[in-house]
Amino acid sequence: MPKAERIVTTTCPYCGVGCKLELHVQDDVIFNVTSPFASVVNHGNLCVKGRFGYDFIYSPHRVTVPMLRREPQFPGTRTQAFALSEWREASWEEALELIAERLTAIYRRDGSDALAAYCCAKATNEDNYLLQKLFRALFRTNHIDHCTRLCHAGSVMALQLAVGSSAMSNTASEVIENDVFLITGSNTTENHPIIALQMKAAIEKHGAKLIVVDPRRIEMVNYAALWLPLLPGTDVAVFSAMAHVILKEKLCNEDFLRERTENFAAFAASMEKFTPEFAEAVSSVQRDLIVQAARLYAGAHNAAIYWSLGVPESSHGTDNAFSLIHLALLTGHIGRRGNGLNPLRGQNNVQGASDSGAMPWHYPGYQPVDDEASALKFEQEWHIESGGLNRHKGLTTTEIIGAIAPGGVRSLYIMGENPMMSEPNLNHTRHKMQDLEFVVAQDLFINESGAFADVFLPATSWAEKEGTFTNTDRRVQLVRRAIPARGQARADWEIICALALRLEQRLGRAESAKWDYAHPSEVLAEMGRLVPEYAGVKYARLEDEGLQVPVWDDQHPGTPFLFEGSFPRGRAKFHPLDFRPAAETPDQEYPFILTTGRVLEHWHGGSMTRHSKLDDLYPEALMELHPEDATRLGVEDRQTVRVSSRRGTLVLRVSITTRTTLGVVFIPFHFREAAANLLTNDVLDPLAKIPEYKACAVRISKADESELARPQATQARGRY
Ligand SMILES: Nc1nc2c(c(=O)[nH]1)N[C@H]1C(S)=C(S)[C@@H](COP(=O)(O)OP(=O)(O)OC[C@H]3O[C@@H](n4cnc5c(=O)[nH]c(N)nc54)[C@H](O)[C@@H]3O)O[C@H]1N2
Ligand SMILES: Nc1nc2c(c(=O)[nH]1)N[C@H]1C(S)=C(S)[C@@H](COP(=O)(O)OP(=O)(O)OC[C@H]3O[C@@H](n4cnc5c(=O)[nH]c(N)nc54)[C@H](O)[C@@H]3O)O[C@H]1N2
Ligand code: SF4
Ligand SMILES: [Mo]
Repeated sequence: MPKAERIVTTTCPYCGVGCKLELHVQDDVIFNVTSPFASVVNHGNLCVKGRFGYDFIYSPHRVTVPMLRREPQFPGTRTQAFALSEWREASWEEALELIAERLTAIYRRDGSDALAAYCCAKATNEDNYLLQKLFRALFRTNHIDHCTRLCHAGSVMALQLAVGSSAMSNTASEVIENDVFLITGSNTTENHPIIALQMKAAIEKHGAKLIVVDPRRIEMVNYAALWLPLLPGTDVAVFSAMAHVILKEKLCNEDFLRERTENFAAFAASMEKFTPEFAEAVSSVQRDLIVQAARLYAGAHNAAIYWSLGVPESSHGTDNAFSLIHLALLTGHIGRRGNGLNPLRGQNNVQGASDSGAMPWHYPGYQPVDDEASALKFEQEWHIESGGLNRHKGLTTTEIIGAIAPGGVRSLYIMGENPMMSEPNLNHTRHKMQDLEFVVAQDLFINESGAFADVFLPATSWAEKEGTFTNTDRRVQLVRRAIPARGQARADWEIICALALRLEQRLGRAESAKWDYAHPSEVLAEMGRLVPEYAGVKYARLEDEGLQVPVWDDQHPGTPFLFEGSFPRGRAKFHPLDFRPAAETPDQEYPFILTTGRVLEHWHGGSMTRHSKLDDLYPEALMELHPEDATRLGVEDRQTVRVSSRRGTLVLRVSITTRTTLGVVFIPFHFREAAANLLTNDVLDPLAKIPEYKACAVRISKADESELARPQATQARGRY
């Protein structure tokens, strides 16, 4: 291996763990990635993506010049252009001018509600802060959201209502202080691999006991004292039955209930019906296991709960998360080191994009758009006339898609998202995307959604820019530029500012918000003036290990764990619950439950990992099928099947395995040639508006190998 000319320390662009990377650079090319042993987040460990997955930035499919569609596109007949011949290169000047002209025309004709933007949990805090500022300050729309809606929205909603803060309460590495911890709806080994390592150390070196609640026999089950294999969609029954046992056996923390909670009586009454017998009938988890899990968790001195998407991605995702929160409130396992509620956040910067206001109901720092004092504060900082900002809550991601229609949303600005892979019910999403009047995509690749765009703006990758990411345990860390921008690509924040200046001119806004930032540190400082939790987060303080928000002022050292002494809402609030099944349950016509998710080597719609050598490690979509179901269907391992739901069909090969439960199949959503979201249900949780990705009904039949779609056949080949 050559010796590096320089080694640049930065933060991993993949998952929310936020591992520290050292990029080894020679002749402006990254040729190796390592991590320092001293890093507080990952102690020198990296998973396969952090270690080897950086090469997507050199993919020949990457597009690094602004591009315009050759054929003009019209609502109703808009098409996807994957072939580069359908695009032509443009100057930045021409591309930005066209966007400014078209957006302004739509705004003048139809008003604020016709414009919507998707922010990007892969991009920095500063990028996201600026995109929401652009759409709020210049177009006065709150139709701004990002993938957090498709992700932990149910967890965020429940935590906000119950305790008043939605972030992870502990530092991930505090898991070694647990004597008991519960993992549910999180395939931690594959999706938060370095946290999984710390969890294994807690068990093997410190004697912690693990309870896993998951329909699949995920790898962490090998380390578990108890595994509760519930049917998808039945969390409320299982966790409320645990609460029932804790109440009946008087395992509650009475002092904590009295001093720090409210609404206990109504809640306790609603738990009467959740007997372990009822839960067993609904979830198929043996009642003894539920009783044992309740006793183990309640009896611990230090216990914490870690969860991910199996909980929120449901038409009752908020209730699912409430049912977990209740366990911590009943037992007082919260507000102390090694005790807490930990939604494991997914994207490298989904916590930060949410903190930065990339959401339709909140300004940065979760300050409600419909709160007069908050609106006035932002108007002042952004030099907007009093009353100028829109006081109405905007639409969420899936609602934005639904609102695309004449008289509704007419234009979509997509910074680094891929709804044509990640939204549920893709046939519906496709139909809606076709109906847009004007589409901008700002990305590294012309992905399945960018293929619908009129204008493609080439963004730099994380290795080519500066800024900050906030990881799952609220640590704000630096992203450092290691190599020059490829081609003509520009950092997202620079693109947004250049566009904002043009828009301001065209719109003739009398007062002018600041757009001439010299560096992301100035954007972070502005955000710190508006968001109390970030007041002390200054670029210069982030050099070594970053800072964990809240950081209340320049002297504040950051906050490793939350809720000591009090909750942001004062007392934590219990919420009475009823059991509701998934919107679709199996029947004669569609007899299987489909649940969808991820594998270690791939990332979401595949824009990054399928343009990396990681694709060689896991090149094809496979559906997990239980051996007994395979026998009934007469299917053998790696045989081709057709899977259909009420919304769509796909063809792929099966992997016969006891990882999945009888009657339940699992498909990863990374593969465009067998896109799992053709099948999923776009029904939403009424409060959080998150779709039900984790349970829908499907039928399976044998298919011929010739029906398999070719991978990557039509992906645009770029220039760099
Ligand atoms: N390799 C890789 N890592 C990633 C990502 C990636 O794409 N690839 N994405 C990142 C992102 S954005 C996120 S949000 C996280 C997601 O991290 P995870 O939530 O761990 O990801 P999923 O694969 O969706 O796994 C969900 C888990 O829920 C279980 N499950 C399914 N249905 C139910 C149910 O009804 N109840 C319960 N309790 N469990 C259920 C599944 O069996 C699975 O173990 O991962 C992050 N990390
Ligand atoms: N069936 C099913 N569907 C799901 C889920 C599920 O569990 N099951 N999970 C949901 C969840 S949790 C999530 S988070 C969503 C994810 O959904 P998306 O956010 O739509 O998916 P990604 O593929 O991560 O899209 C990120 C895009 O950003 C680009 N990108 C990377 N870095 C940068 C950058 O610095 N700047 C810019 N401008 N672009 C960049 C990448 O090339 C890629 O095209 O999917 C959701 N969809
Ligand atoms: S665990 Fe997450 S942050 Fe760490 S190297 Fe892997 S993908 Fe990157
Ligand atoms: Mo996510």
